[in-house]
Amino acid sequence: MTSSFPEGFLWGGATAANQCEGGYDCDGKGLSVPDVITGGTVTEPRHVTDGVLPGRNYPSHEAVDMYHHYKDDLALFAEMGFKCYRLSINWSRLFPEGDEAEPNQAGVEFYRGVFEECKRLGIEPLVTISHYELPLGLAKKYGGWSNRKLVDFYLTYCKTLFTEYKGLVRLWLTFNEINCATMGGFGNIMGLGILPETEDWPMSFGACEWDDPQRRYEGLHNQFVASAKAVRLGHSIDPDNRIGCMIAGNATYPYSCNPDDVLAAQSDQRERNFFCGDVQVRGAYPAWGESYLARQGVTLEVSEEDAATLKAGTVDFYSFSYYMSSTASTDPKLVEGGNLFAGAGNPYLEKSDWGWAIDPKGLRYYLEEVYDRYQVPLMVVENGLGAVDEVEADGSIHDPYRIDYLRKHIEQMAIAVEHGVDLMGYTMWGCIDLVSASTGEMKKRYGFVYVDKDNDGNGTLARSRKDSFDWYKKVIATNGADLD
Ligand code: BGP
Repeated sequence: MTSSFPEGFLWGGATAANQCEGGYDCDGKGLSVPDVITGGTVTEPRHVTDGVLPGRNYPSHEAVDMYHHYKDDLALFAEMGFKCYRLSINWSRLFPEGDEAEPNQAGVEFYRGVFEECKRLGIEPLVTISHYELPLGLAKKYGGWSNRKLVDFYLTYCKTLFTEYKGLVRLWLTFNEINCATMGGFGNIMGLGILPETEDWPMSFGACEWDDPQRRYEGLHNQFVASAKAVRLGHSIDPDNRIGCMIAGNATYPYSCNPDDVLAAQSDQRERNFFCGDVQVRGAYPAWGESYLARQGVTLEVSEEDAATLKAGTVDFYSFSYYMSSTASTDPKLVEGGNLFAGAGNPYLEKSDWGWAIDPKGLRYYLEEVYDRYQVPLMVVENGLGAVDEVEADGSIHDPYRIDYLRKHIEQMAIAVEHGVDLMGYTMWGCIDLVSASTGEMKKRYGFVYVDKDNDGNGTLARSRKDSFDWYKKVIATNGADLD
């Protein structure tokens, strides 16, 4: 058995602070936007509320309490042989309101403990600086990323990270799924911290009535500028830092060979290229950007100074999440939902219990398309199957569906590598069960490690190994050669 993956390939798993840490008010932490978002289900949306309201269920408050279990959890990741662990920092643990000049030292020390433990275990951390986690103070007082002042607050936060964790962290991502700002509901709230002026609002993924596209795209522009400045800052503080962008990736196929469907698919892919690749890898808005924005009623004045900033702050690598593919059609009757992407159904593909089309070959397609276009190292930083797991009477958890999903995706990744794609690593999403971002559920499980907790918050929080745990351990030990 020979491996297609290069030596030093970064095998591992990924999480985000608001979905796993809990400890939402511990040791001086302030509230963040997810702390005021309730749990939902696949049919009942999550709600964003004006502060923490009594009697409501906010899953981020305890999540799976990694705040107090991180040493045990990292030990389990090390047992699987993780080379890399992608995690995010909860900004409001370091800057409780977001606009302080100095950080909360207890928050700084918490993450230092996490990174020192990673180092002891030989696991390289990959840190997402902002993963759907704006301090609520910045949303309330400043209107989130629509306010240019956020760039400076973000840089103060980044400077703290790059300085405090120099020597412990080398790999960084500036923003999680920066392209989610294209979506009215979720994009405003989770992506940009632009909140509705109501006490209680059901969070949609698509259009929402109070959405202002002009404000939303100005917010996204501020994130691009912040990201570019952070890249330069990170390099100046430690030349060893490698700083990447992160996008919600997705392969889009035309629903048919009708030229209208082909153009719809092209437009979808162009929109995706716009965000990570064109602005963050090439350092400039694409030629067609202006007409794209104009169609949404948006005019962006990019100053010469900002254009120079984008050019000077291009990223070192391109990373993305990949869960599914979608199909583009101009026929509105065919459109159905799915993660961040709506599209027409694909009769050739099966779907997960949450309606996401399972398409391993789409991962190869996406890797090869993106690499052809940008020629920078790529990394798959999220991929996985959200499924319902059953615990047997003896405590074992058999999850062949998860093994099957991951195996098929890794097989396709291997082919992409054989075809010349420069792939740095693979961090499977939700390596330990955690709260779902879209629905706020625990029931939608991704992990190799099971956590005893249900949607209503009941459970002991005890951890146990699923069958996929041993399978992934073998995958890593053979550098992806043995996938059986
Ligand atoms: C991505 C997010 C993650 C994660 C994942 C799975 O969009 O970056 O935070 O949650 O999707 O989605 P979900 O949790 O909704 O199943």
